[in-house]
Amino acid sequence: MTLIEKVKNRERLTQEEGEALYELDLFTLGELADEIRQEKFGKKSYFNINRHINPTNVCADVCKFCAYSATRKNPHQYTMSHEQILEIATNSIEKGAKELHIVSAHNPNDGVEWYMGAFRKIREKFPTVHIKSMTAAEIDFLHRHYGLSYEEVIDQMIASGVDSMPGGGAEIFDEEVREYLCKGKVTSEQWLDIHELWHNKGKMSNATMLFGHIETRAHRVDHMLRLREVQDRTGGFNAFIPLVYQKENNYLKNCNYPTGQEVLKTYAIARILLDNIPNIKAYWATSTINLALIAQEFGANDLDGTIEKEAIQSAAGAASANGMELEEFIALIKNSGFTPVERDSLYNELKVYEKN
Ligand code: V47
Repeated sequence: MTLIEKVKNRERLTQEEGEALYELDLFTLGELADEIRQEKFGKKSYFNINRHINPTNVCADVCKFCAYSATRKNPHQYTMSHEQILEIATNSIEKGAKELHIVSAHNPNDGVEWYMGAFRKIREKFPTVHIKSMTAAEIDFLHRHYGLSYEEVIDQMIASGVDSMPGGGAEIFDEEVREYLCKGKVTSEQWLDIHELWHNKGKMSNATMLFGHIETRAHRVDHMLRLREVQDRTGGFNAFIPLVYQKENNYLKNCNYPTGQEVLKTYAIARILLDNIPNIKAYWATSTINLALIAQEFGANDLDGTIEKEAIQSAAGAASANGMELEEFIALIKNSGFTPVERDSLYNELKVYEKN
């Protein structure tokens, strides 16, 4: 049976077959991925009204690709107080945000309580807003720095009001590349274990992959297959998010920056290989909105959200610092031939924007 026939029969692919998908021409690959996408979601494209909050850029770890944390290249340190975080949350929720996506650097100065207290303050004031926070990298940092077990950190997160975990910190699972990119940070095995532990508490999370730097296609396929294996056991990943590497203001140079074609192939391959992760998210902050809209025809069914403010990718050159207006977002999706669907953080449909 040929590779194309295997995909059409919805058979599981191996590492070698995943790598071989990259050798197909873009349109054949796109058609294969689009068929699966349409089978599951038709022409619906999901988004949510969310607010990204990045409460501190003070970081005990050093990742070569990061332009966000305070370093010699970015000497402007900041750490928000709980009151500042609550004020931002309040403003955004009053304007319609239903999800707060809170990601911090690994701040060694203010204790576990600085993290957890912020969640409790938000939860007390807003009982229903969805708090998506604490990457596995942050959980591992609290474990290393304060001697708590992963389970203790997770239990504190749940008690403080965190609903789901974002997919950050995964980078690339291949140990050799990871060692070069972000030595000392959460290992691949630990990242996967932390998500599994979280899923076993009945909670959902996302998974990212940072690509377009020094990794190979084989590393990307390996990354996806490690996620597929955990997902077989837990079913706890909502979405897979390939993050396109942004190259400004950081220490990672001499990269294989991907072409648009390579980015689209990666979305399509994610759709084909990850037969057990329902949503493939084209995070427009890293892919650009134009490519994210095209990615809808290459397997992606989710475009993240309106974001409002964003500090991590925009520090490295992305045009996402001020998010996107809701009306514009909806119009762009409609004009690209898809049906915008506002979802909640767990992918329940809230509003379908039919054609006018
Ligand atoms: O883990 C850091 C990445 C991630 C750069 O779960 C960079 O719904 C590109 O995880 N170029 C944090 N990326 C953001 C993240 C995320 C984003 C959107 C949605 C979700 C979700 C999660 O940002 C980090 C890291 O991989 N990152 N520097 C850079 N130069």
